[in-house]
Amino acid sequence: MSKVEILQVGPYPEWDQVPLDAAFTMHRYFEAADKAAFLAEVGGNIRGIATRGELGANRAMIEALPKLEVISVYGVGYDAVDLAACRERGIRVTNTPDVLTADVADLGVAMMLCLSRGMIGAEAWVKDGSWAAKGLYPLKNRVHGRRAGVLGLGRIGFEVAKRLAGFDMQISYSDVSAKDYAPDWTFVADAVELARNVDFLFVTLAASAATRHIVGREVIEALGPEGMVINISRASNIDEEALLAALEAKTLGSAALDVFEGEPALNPRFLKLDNVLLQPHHASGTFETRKAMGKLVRDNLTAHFAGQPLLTPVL
Ligand code: 8YV
Repeated sequence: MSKVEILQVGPYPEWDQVPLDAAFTMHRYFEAADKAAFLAEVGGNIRGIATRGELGANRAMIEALPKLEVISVYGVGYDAVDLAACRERGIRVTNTPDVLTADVADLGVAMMLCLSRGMIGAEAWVKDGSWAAKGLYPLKNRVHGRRAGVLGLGRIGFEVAKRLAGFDMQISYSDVSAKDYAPDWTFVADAVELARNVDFLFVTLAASAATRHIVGREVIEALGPEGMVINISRASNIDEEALLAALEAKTLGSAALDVFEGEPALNPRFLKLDNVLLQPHHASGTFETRKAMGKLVRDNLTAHFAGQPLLTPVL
């Protein structure tokens, strides 16, 4: 009996690729030189898509697959999947929530600490001989006891806030409504008001058309020259032009970023800044989490084609 044919949009580690190849016929879209020709050649038999959060599946890809039944996303963010196109045809969509929440929150807090205390520069100070030649490393900024805001108190935002509480920080958050699971933290409905009253602003909300550029010029100005923005969500949640202008003019203190428009080809203006910490979309990048994500991708596909309930459905 022939195996179910799957369109694989991006690469997976070997520990995922081997079982996927054993269970399905995997067509590696990302390796095709002529992607349109590739879809025309294999698209007629494809019943599932295995993709990555940042790659998704756009309408053109979905419409090139007349037998498509399910899209399995390796990641919690499914904003790059055209959900409207999926709804029109009853195509199921799954993602990989929960298994990555703690690692993403860990890295967000680590980014805040690393940038606020100048750890990247401090290591250079040791390695380039400055410590011996110039003496003490310049003083940096305290984190504990200061004010933190979390924009989006979903799973990841909640775990970030939990960690910040361990630093005795004053925690407030903005979301569509106050959360009964966050009685100890202050709800602020308006993102500008939130930014005006914190030192560190974490952007943790799920990206969608409704959240695009929610961190715009007004929020950035409100955060101000002593403020730091930390983005572990999607680049689309921040107006990157406004962010760059504020960082260059020093009207925003600093930014710790794990995601970028056009990644991995980020705007070269970021590379000239001395008030940023840049990470390669790596917040979920641990062995344990990525193995759990990959297993969920496989298990959702297997469940669907066995007629079983999906483990982590989005649609
Ligand atoms: C993943 C992410 O690493 O979960 C998401 O949505 O963006 C990251 O955690 C990425 O999707 C893997 O390619």
